[in-house]
Amino acid sequence: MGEYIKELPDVFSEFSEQRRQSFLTAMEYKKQGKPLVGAFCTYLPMELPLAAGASVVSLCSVSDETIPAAEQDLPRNLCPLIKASYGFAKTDKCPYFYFSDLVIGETTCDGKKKMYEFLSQFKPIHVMELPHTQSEQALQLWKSELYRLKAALEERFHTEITEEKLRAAVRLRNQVRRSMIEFYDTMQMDPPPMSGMDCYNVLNGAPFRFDLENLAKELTELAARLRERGSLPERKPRILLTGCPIGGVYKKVISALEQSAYVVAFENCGGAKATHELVDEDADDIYEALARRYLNIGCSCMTPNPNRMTLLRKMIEDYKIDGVVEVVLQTCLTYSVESGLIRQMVTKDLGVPYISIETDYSMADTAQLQTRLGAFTEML
Ligand code: BJ8
Repeated sequence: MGEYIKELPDVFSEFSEQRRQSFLTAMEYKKQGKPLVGAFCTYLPMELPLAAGASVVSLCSVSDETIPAAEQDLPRNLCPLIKASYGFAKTDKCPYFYFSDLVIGETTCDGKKKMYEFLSQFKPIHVMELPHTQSEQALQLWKSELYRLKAALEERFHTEITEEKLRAAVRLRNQVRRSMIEFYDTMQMDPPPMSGMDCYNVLNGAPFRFDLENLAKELTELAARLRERGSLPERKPRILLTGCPIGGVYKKVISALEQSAYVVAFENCGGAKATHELVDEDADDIYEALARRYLNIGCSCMTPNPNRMTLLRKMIEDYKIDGVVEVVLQTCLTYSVESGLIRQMVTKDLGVPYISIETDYSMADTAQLQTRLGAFTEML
């Protein structure tokens, strides 16, 4: 009998359930005594915990359930991502936080930095000092932070991160990145082979997989099947999403846009920002290669932030984008200020329509988003 091949909709729904299902995997994992590292940001060089034998799981929370509990300690007018992440940790409702042996944070935005101080009251936390420029001096500082993280991991997990283990981890993470790129690049087809919602569900679920070799294989196979199946029948305007991470707002934002368009590209963390650049596997100095690759991430906490502009320009061209939508989470100062520069580049330099929306994790603005984003896509 031939091997059972899952239907594509089943594959999409498995990925969308991944976050929830991995709770069980994480529990199993812990029972076997394997270490788990919790992460809050794309700047974490995941290869280092991997080389220490640990799996990495994202702790950024995506629901507003525990925000009231967070607001007992943190100000109300704070980014929902920070409040939700802290709230889940404080109320012990996030099993990933609960199972994490060590949480690693980076000095990105002020809100996150200060939140780590609260978190350290109930969890071991290692904060990496991330410089906010991408100069050569900054690179050396960041590289020294990678060595500091190496030492912290070795001490906590009683292991040695050898060069060999680290290079193996670099190769494995690159393999996962390549397969992610293969998968989301299928959206360059016009019309795309799947909806933006299906695409995002896979992107969102993939980081909750611990079996990285299988994940890479499955994503590559999925990409091949999508190419074979071909485009969706109807042509619609093609949207690129940029801005803050959208894990907590994607359902309402993508559904509003896909009333009459396709979201074909995700520049945010969770999409291309986190995956598009590989680590130089053959570099003589693997720490420097890692430091360079991670420091290159185009987050708005960098100033200036040319890499975000470069990536956006390339994606707008490669994905034949008709409109750019920037999602800013409420009170996120750096993305909010930078949105003015993004608007200038997108509309003036590239002549592509642009809209910026500010939102939070509640559903209160769903109707308003449908109206605003619906009007935007209608005019494309
Ligand atoms: S690399 S985008 S994951 S910092 S939205 S908490 S910036 S106030 S999440 Fe981010 Fe790393 Fe950058 Fe990506 Fe602060 Fe803004 Fe909230 Fe943010």
